[in-house]
Amino acid sequence: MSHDLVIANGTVATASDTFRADIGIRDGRIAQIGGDMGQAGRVIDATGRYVLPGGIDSHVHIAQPSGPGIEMADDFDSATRSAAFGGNTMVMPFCLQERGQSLTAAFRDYLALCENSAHVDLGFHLIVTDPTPVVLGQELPSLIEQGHTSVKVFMTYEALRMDDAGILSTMDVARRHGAKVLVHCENEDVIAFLARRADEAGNRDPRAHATTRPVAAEREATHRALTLAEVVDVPIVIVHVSNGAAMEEIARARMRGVNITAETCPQYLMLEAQDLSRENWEGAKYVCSPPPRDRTEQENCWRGLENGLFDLFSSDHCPFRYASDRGKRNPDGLRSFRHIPNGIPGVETRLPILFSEGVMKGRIDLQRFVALTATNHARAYGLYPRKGTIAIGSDADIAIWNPETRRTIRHADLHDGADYTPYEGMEVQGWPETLILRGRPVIESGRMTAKAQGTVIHRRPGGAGL
Ligand code: DUC
Ligand code: ZN
Ligand code: ZN
Repeated sequence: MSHDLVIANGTVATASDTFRADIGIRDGRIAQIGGDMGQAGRVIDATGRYVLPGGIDSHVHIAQPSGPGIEMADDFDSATRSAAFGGNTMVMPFCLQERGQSLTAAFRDYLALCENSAHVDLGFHLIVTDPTPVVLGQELPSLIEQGHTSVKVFMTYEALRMDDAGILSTMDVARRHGAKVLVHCENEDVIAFLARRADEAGNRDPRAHATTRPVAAEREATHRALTLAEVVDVPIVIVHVSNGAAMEEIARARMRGVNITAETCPQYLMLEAQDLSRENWEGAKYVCSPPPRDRTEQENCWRGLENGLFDLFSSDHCPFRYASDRGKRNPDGLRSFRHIPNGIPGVETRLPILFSEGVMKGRIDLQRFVALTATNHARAYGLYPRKGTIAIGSDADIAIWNPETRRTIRHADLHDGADYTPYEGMEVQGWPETLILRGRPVIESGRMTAKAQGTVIHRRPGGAGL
């Protein structure tokens, strides 16, 4: 037998080319592109379909501790099932070190949660909140050496944030051991000041979440994070960028030679701050940080996707149930926006939204779509060329898309553990129909066809940039 599986008659796209070719798969890897395929164990006919690298969503939160009384809506089973139905073959969640906790212990516990339950491959980012000598001197270097080569730090949230000194020392360890540093850029003191003022004025509904986290707070923190990375000389990822002022900081720092990967997310293209004003506390469904902005900022983010300022388009999937006293409508959250958990679901809708709004509406081409949703994630995080492309020798991680499928997004049809989608009722064209993970079909004809077979991928040092 020449191939275990052949995908025939499809239109293949990579980050650089679109072409007609059959794909031959053997032992979980791509063995042949084009030409006579010989004998095949199975043939999938992809006539009229796009054959794309499986999506890599390098920014998702799964089963992450979220404070007393609050619970994320997904475990690894539901989050990765949802990811798979949305055309992804890999996701990268965050392992959170809570203050006072050992990073190694946090990682061991987190790893146990995904055992035998992931439907797509996984890579872990490490969140450092407590940069003790043991964490920075032993635990972080050891985890990086083991192939977990990206670290996230927060400039906001009282329980998570580090001051500049903590960020600098964490960046220094990352630089010495070949890891990248992801930064959540919002100025906590600005937010705390504005939130206190809003509270005193009696502005406590979800809308105040957006007004107390203004563009200026994100812009200043973005500038500071880039400056710290410049001083340390470490590659930095600016995650979930929401506006043009922060984008300008990124462009300026790039001119100075800072090694930056820049990311935006669907919520900054499709949602607005005024969604947080929806009646009956429904605005809580849209509370995420940074908050969605306005039409002008949506256009700025689109421009950044089109012109290359952004490298990554990720979901920042961070699901909480709405109708739950452990979610958006927890007792404290119903009294004040300050206690509404931050985050929205989106791992299943990320790719169809960008395909429909970006590719089908002519804002980006198919190659750019592939770059923004798969290839650049693999390059940024030390996975390329094993992941993120269709090339001989790469893992056969493939999504077959039907560009003619028209769907109305309904939470009832999605597979995550939340009880709503912020995109309810949105019409999209194009949906991934078939998903293949390391050569094995995982989703066919709208059904999951394989047992959980996702594995944790150990990565090369990610310092080289895209
Ligand atoms: N930051 C994230 O990256 N995700 C969800 C919430 C947040 O603040
Ligand atoms: Zn963040
Ligand atoms: Zn996030």
